[in-house]
Amino acid sequence: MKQTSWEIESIQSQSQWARVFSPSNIALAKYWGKRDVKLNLPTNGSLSVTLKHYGSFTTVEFNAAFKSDELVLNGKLESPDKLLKVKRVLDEIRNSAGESRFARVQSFNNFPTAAGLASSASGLSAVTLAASHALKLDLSKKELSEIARKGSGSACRSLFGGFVEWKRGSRSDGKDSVAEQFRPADHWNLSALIAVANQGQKNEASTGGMEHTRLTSPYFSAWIESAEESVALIRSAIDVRDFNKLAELSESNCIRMHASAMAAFPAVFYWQPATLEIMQRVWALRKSGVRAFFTIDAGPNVVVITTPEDSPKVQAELARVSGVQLLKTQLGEGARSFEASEWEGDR
Ligand code: 2P0
Repeated sequence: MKQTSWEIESIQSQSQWARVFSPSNIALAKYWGKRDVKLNLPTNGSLSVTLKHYGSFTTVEFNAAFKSDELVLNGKLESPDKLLKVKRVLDEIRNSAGESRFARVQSFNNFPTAAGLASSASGLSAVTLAASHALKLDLSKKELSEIARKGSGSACRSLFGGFVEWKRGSRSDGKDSVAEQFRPADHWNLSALIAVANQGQKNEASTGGMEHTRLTSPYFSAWIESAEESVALIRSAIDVRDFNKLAELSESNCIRMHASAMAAFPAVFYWQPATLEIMQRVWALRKSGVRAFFTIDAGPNVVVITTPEDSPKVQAELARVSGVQLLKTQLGEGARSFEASEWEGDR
């Protein structure tokens, strides 16, 4: 049957959509362990920096014509089992808006899959913001952060730019476990080099890796015991822009997190030979007076934080590591409405 123009109009009017960009973030004090798995409540607070150029461009559309929620990631329709985290966010937003329509989420990450950047952080924060904009909800950043956290813990930090703290909180409903910016990006002009040690190895994902560590690692309690103090010290080093102190504290936090994972049974071990080679080169650089330190998430890749002045020296040194690809960026703003003109240029 031929559709009239009136019918087409009526379908379009059942659609509400919004498009956003949300950046990846890199933790300098890590989130590793949940006190509540369902709500993604962490066993400890964490601190991160928000990356300027890398993240997720995400459109969320609610439409009465949709028969189920759908996720199209980098152009590929994902199977329903990949939708779990996205659905948690969509359900929260739908509940807040009294909405019953299904949604289609289309998301594109502008970093290589192998970069090991937390795509769940940028992706789930982007879904949170886009879905709330699509339904014209007037939520505070704190409320958005709480919803994003339920999708994926680290996503609660990507709503904010610059230097961000996600508090552990103590409430069982998680209302006090949200992120906030404690210093803007221009507080300290730092550069980040992402060293992709892409050796084609598939590792245990973060969600499973951290829970397995909590359940089986005899070092997990030691990790938790020192984690909150580590957050406070790293925050102070950032406040006063003490690079060497931040370097030593962040590296220590990272190595402690990995040590707790390595001691799980069976081991959760993310490093590859290139990971260790980069760590050693960064230590040698620092010994020679270059400002640089590393941090490593749940994979073999290394993020090196440096200054714009010292970045060329660090790049030259890391380029000597065989098989490593380098991505360069700075610190930037948190999730926001997408405007194409912003993405020209200054990498
Ligand atoms: C972090 N990571 O603080 C730590 C360091 C990985 C290593 O947050 O289960 O993907 O979805 O809450 O957020 C990655 O964990 O885990 C992560 P879920 P998520 O960045």
